[in-house]
Amino acid sequence: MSGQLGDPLCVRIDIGEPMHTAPESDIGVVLPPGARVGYTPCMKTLCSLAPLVVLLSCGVEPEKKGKVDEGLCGSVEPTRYLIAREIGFERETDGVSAGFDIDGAITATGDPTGCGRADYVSPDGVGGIDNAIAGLMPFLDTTEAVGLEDIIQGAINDGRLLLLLELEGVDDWQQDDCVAVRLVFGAGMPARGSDGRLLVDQTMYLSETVAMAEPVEGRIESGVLTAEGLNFDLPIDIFSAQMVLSIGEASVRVALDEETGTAEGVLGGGFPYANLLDGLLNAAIDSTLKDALPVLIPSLADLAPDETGVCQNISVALGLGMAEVYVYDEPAPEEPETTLETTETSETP
Ligand SMILES: [Ca+2]
Repeated sequence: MSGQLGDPLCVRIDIGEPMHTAPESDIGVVLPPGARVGYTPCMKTLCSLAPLVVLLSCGVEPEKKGKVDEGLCGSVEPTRYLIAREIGFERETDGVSAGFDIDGAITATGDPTGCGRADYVSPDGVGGIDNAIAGLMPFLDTTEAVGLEDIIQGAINDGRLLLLLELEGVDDWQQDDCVAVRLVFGAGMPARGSDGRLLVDQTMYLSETVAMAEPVEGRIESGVLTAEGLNFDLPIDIFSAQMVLSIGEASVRVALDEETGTAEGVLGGGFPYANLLDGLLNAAIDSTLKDALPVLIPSLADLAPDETGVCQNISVALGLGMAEVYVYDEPAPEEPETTLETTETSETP
């Protein structure tokens, strides 16, 4: 035992059915009688049932951003960061798409699951892949001279969309049965190379303004990181409209090339389509598409059926080109706008 109540150590106490528990000696903290310390591996179908998590014995601010004080997997160090320097929407070709089976069902057209929207098959031949937004991409791709990915790339390069994977307790990138994974946002202007892309191995700040979700338990097998149950808000600024997509139950799969410090990955999840529809209807897109979207987007929805069986969420799969980076311990010296909810105003008189 090395600690006591009041030490600057945040401990999660699960009231419910933690799937893993650790004896108190593992974490060096005095616990109330009967309390169990552990974590809650967040699997797709279990997340809504996740045990109530409370914070106890926090000598430091419990809402500290960018790091947690106790590792989900027993140790925080070493913590590694991968930043998404390219984000693209996975397309569908002949029923094949990268992505994840978000709802745990393999759905054919008209089936009772997935609101009857047919799932895709992954390039590896895995069925049930949910990426309904791929059905929207042909329309968005043809509506504007500037492609959607180019707009997102601009936001990344300008430091307005800095999405990082925070990986705690990475003992071995080839094989590690427990890595704490969460999505965090960067802040400040990132360093870029001559090709305009964010540089590998740079050191950057984490955002103090974007709320961070709890980490989930992931794992690394044969150099590929996987994790499920991620929740985060993705701010998007396209066609002069701003919207925030609340992506939930997301899964991620990333393969890191340790030689180059770069990684390729896929992130899949679902989000309520209402924000996307509202945003696009306020965007500078052509009127024919605007007329079609209120029918098209709800017809693509394939997740989260309401009590009448109508799906409210739409699945998405994002391709990620990533780079390993480091982060400063301290907050950014001058916190810039990291959300896109406000637009900059000119200060010229
Ligand atoms: Ca599915």
